[in-house]
Amino acid sequence: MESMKSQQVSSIYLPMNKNKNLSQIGMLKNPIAQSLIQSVGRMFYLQRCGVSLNANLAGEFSHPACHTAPARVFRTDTFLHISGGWHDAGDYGRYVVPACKAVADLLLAFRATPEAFGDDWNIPESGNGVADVLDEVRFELEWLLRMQRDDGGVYHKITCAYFPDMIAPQQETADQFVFPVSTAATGDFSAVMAMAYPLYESIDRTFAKRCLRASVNAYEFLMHSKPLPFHNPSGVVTGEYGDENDSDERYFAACALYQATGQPNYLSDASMLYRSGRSADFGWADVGGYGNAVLYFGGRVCEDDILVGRIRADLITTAEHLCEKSENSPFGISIDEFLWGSNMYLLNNAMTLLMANDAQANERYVSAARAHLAYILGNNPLGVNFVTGADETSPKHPHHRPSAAAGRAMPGMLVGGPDQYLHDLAAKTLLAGKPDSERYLDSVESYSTNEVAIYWNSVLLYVLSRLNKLDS
Ligand code: G3I
Ligand code: 9MR
Ligand code: ZN
Repeated sequence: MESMKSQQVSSIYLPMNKNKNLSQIGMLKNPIAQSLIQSVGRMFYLQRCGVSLNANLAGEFSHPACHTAPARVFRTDTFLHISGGWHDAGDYGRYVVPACKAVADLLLAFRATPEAFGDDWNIPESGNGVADVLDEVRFELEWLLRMQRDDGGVYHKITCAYFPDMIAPQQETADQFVFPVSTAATGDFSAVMAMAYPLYESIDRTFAKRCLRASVNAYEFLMHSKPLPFHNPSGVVTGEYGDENDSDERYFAACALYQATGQPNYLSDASMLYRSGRSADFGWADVGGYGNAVLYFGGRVCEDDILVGRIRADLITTAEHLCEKSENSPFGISIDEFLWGSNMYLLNNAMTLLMANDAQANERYVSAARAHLAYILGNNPLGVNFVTGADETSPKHPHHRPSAAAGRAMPGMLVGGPDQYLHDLAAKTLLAGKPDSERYLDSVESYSTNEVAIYWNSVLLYVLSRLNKLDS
């Protein structure tokens, strides 16, 4: 059930010889490509927190409900029940900022290519008549709603103070804390709740309206709040996801609320924030690109022609630049710095290329995006397919607690990939002499190169589903 006819996956996507034209393959109709999409999508189900995963669906990754104890609001005597959501990564933290990147990727993917997403992912909601990607995202949205305070502010994260050993989810029983509201979390939250509204309206109107109200409430909080960046308090070492600049999160929220409601105040806020210098990225910290995408590709025609023109021009300029890099790279990629999570940065660029192709069809952009995906699936200096379970070259020892506890890599997970800065001891010890692009280790010790994350899988799913359609 977990396997994806692995042996053949790479032969489908990879240019085994460089001239093989992936566009001729017809991926949408190809059951192997479909099973890769399903496997990468099921990772979200297998990361679910606060509920039990049954053996018939989750196999060796089944577990009883985890992280169900009430969590203390940090340095207070208040306890909250905040269950649900996906475990972020190889750890069991639940962090709003990266969660929103994951949700945004998945909703954009569904909006762009609904036909790539079936109701047959083999998750508890399969067969209910709703695309499983939307069922899965709803699971996360319901957790996010629990992370909002009555005044609209959104808590930054809920985690323990420390990372646990390589134990199964239900075995992490140390105290959990709810950490202070940040404006990055609140802006991202407002944005993805507004993105959700039109997509869930026809599925469950009451839920969709709840999302919209929560979005507006978060936006009101932002309007009255100075920037509240998050920093780990002393004694807390779980993921920080810190961000000193919240103007791009405010921009993303304004764009999404304009799309959801058509109200002119959100558009004028968006125009103003755009001019005051946004970044057009798709990272967990830099979300300006999502604001642009929502405004440009949303169902509502944006009434600010100047803003739309600028977004479009920026997208095309960026795509041309990425193509030049890709065409000059032996592996067809557009990054020249390998940061922690390099595979995400690379796929974010592929997403930009695919959006540029939507704005102005250009086979050059699609070819470059395809080369990026081929790199991820094995056409890289190490010859590694960076998705677990995909083929015999896939990582076997990801830094992922459920996998380590089960003694087998959970399938369908994208690992971080090379990190030139050698951020963990294993990498420092074993990779120092290697070129930047080879600073990757298939070892459970190497959390900076071989961990996984929901917001890396989500952008992979975006790229897979978009190319799947373009290539069929
Ligand atoms: O932005 C700077 C850049 O200006 C500088 O040139 C470069 C080189 O020094 O560093 C860049 O900052 C990096 C930052 O990510 C933004 O890309 C840091 O070096 C790098 O350490 C940092 O890595 C993050 C890592 O957490 C450590 O904080 C990853 O992006 C992030 O994905 C990762 O997330 C972790 C969570 O904390 C915990 N859960 C698992 C998850 C995945 O590993
Ligand atoms: O396991 C942790 C991983 O999920 C995080 O992404 C990473 C960076 O914050 O940290 C890992 O935990 C390591 C800790 O930072 C240092 N001691 C070893 C831990 C790995 O077991
Ligand atoms: Zn859990």
